[in-house]
Amino acid sequence: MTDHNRSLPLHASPAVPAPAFGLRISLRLYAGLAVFALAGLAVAPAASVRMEPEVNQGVLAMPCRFAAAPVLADIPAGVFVMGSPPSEPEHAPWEGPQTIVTISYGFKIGRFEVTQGQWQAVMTNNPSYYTGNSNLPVEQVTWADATNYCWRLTLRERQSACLPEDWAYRLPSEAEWEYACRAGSTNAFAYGPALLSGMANFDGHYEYDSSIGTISDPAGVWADQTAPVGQYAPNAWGLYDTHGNTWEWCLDGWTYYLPGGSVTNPVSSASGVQRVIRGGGLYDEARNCRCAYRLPCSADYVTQEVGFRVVLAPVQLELDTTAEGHRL
Ligand SMILES: [Ca+2]
Repeated sequence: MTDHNRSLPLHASPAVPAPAFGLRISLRLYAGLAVFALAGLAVAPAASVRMEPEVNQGVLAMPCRFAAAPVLADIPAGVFVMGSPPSEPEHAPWEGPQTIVTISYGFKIGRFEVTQGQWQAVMTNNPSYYTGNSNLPVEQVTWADATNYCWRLTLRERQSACLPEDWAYRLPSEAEWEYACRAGSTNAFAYGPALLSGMANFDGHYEYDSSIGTISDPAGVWADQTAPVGQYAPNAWGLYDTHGNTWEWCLDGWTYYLPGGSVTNPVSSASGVQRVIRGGGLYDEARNCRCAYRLPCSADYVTQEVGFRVVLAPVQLELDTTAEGHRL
């Protein structure tokens, strides 16, 4: 029933970066996150990074919501290990090195991928390939489209005094996304070490278990279309479809490796058009739906495999980056 192209660039291995000798090249502000630009080698943000104003750990009194706004889950501040170890079957080099990430603020994140109904209520169109149910995830949206949705939703709730000026919707950083996806899990999936047919919307012919790797299952289910959001079990923090259904845009520019070491509130401002997508999608094998798996995707690429979920987070106003010698 579909005419989609199974050879989408999404499934190509990321190009290995050219050798680089620079360390950090910039540290600037973006939506309240310490932004590190990488030139091959990564350095953690300075320990002296300071944020103003104080973040209130995600407690946000919202007197009202826009009726079609995404349902949100509260995510606490915390520390987690981002990425996967080389010992994890199907580990790709760009899933590492494992990095200790501190998220110093509480935030809110969509419990579901943004649906077509939610998109239409804000953007007045529906660009999706798979249609017929307003609870299907919106897809065929570029990174800029998704970002525009977040900003329009922010304005909509601010104008009706539902949202204070110091909070805004935006795409999740890659670190926020994995933190929320794992929901405390150190396994390959939020559910544990395995993703089997029927547990998520992916190509169930290719299951995965950490004790084995990829498992061929000719009887596995492959829907070959998006599913209405929330059809499968949530993770421990109440998020649905982080594994499969649509890939999800993240805020970050693509870097081949994770920063390594210990970092706080990281987001990559790597230049270029490639942005990070996470979670795997409806055409993917289970291995590509692991918590740690990540791919680059051109920001202007339009495909039925990629949607997004929103974050609602404090707009932190200043980061003290003097230790880095840069203030941009
Ligand atoms: Ca997803």
